[in-house]
Amino acid sequence: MAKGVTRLWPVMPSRVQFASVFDRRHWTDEGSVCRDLSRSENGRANLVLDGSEKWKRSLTTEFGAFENNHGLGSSPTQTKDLMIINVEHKGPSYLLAIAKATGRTMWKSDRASGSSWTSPIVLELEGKELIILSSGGTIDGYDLVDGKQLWTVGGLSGNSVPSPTAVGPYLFVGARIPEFGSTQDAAQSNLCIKLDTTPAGKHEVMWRASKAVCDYASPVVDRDCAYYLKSAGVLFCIDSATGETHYTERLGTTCWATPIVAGEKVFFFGKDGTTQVIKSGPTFFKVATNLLWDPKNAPTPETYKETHGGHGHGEGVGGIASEEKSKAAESTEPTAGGPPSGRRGGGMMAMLLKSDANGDGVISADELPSDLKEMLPRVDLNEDNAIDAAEMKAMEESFRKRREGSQALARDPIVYGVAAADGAFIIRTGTRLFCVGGN
Ligand SMILES: [Ca+2]
Ligand SMILES: [Ca+2]
Repeated sequence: MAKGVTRLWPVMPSRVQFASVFDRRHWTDEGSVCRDLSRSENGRANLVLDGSEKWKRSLTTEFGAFENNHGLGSSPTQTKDLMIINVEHKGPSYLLAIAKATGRTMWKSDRASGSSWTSPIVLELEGKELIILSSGGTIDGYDLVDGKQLWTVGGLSGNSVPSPTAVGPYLFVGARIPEFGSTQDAAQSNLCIKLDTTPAGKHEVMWRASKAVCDYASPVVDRDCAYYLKSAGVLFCIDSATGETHYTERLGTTCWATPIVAGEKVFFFGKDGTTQVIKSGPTFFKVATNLLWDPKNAPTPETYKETHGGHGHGEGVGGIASEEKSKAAESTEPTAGGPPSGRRGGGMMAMLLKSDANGDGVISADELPSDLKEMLPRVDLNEDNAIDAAEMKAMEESFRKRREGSQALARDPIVYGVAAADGAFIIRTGTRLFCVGGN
């Protein structure tokens, strides 16, 4: 912990998962703190600031079980009156607006099924509030009043983990490198578009990145600099107007949480509890490195249970472990990300082999299950529009490489999400909330 930074309070929320604790906006006026209970009690709670419960709902009881490998990772966002949640998974998916005061559904908008962990954002444009969602290959705009989808921008890939960041009408979109994709291809989906909300509006692509890609953290923007953080802590600072690279630096800290811009500094919250602080601007300058805990004595959760390749998060998760494991054997995630899983790949290979309808050992494009079609160009090495035995072998090898070391990488404590309010950062790991304030 750096000089001048005090740890105000650590608390122990139970059963939290990937979602960030709460949105950065509005949380003090209503005192809303939203806990993700998707894995255990299968719902969401809205808490007031003294910790008492205002209302509680079980979305899985109401709308069906949540089906993906890592649980609900999307953070809720909020307006003055509404809490907006994106529940996008392999089952029936939806974007939901809930009245913060009462817990009642105000609207529910269906979404295409897919594995996604991105969070919706609220944007005010020309006096109208919109919900923007970047996920599953598209960027979609919704009317905040009734949840009606207003427009969509397609042609993206790898955009199911990072969320977009808006500055006025400019939307900075982040995407990861898709399975079997290249950095160069992924950079095409890391872009800036200018939104045009007129009925016949065209959303103009201002630039596409040449090299910058995201990983789990979403892009952030401060004046003429946009910050894209790739895996292994490689930071791209790019010109927010032109997309040209100001600099690329290795931060040396892997971040799963989205950085925060504050006071002309950018704070990068490493998953290992190391926070790197840089001066915001076109030239790299590191201001400080802060430690949330002693790296030699990391605060292992007392109730920690390792369930599946890491991600054991305190009490309440153990009971679903066996169910999750059996589901995992059928896993078929072609491009979506999420933190590394030890089980990825095996299920997809089995599904591929099963889809060989004419039994010739080659999966032709028309035999390929629809949710795997998107990845065909990336695995079809000889470009004959089919996947043969050698190409399947290459896929298997790629999965094997990804699995290496993933268990250790997914072990709590991990810094998953951060919010800023009242001069303090609220940082959450799998089982704890830390409040860090300057004084
Ligand atoms: Ca075949
Ligand atoms: Ca082929």
